[in-house]
Amino acid sequence: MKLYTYFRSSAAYRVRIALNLKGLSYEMVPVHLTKDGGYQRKPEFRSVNPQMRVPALELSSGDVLTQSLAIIEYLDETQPEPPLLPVDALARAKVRAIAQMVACDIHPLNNLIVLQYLKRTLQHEQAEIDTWYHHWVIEGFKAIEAMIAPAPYTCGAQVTLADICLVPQVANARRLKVPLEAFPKIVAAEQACLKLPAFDRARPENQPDAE
Ligand SMILES: N[C@@H](CCC(=O)N[C@@H](CS)C(=O)NCC(=O)O)C(=O)O
Repeated sequence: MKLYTYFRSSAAYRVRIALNLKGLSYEMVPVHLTKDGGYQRKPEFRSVNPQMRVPALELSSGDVLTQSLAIIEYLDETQPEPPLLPVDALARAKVRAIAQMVACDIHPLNNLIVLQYLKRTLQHEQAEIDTWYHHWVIEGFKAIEAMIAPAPYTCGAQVTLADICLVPQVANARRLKVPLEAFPKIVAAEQACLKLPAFDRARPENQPDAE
């Protein structure tokens, strides 16, 4: 399999974690999102993913999967061990809720393309853009902090899709200097996950394209 990835992409980080947890081997194809106007916009990558975003996972069949949550659910369905979602329907809904709070509510507002639009098209100052970024992460984290009781992972004793989404979002928040003192439960879950080799190997700083 080939994973189109960028070391700083938190959506690609999610898929790297899932692939590592499943013990699957994959070739990484780095797509630099900022150099030369962004390699995600070049025709070579547009033909892989017309949405011009990473991650994209090319299977050995040649099929290309996009959207991190769809990719991770595909991996979980085709390679069931270890499961990334609980068996119990109620627990599964709770895991999906945390995952979607990150992937559907926090991340889209802070994505590179959104921040670039605020800067280049709407001509906001960098300080305003930083305020925007911090605001939406803090709003999202406040809600997640109130909903979790790490033991030691976000939703209990097993690593789940919730951890796979939360850890990369925390990494992003750290990089953009969001204060995390108000989120001890989120940080505890993150720290528990980062002790696992599957998470550690997926960290941005441990990628071959890291700068
Ligand atoms: N919902 C998508 C988000 C993918 C996404 O937006 N990826 C970002 C990097 S984290 C990207 O490729 N951005 C390209 C750009 O901003 O031009 C997913 O979960 O895969």
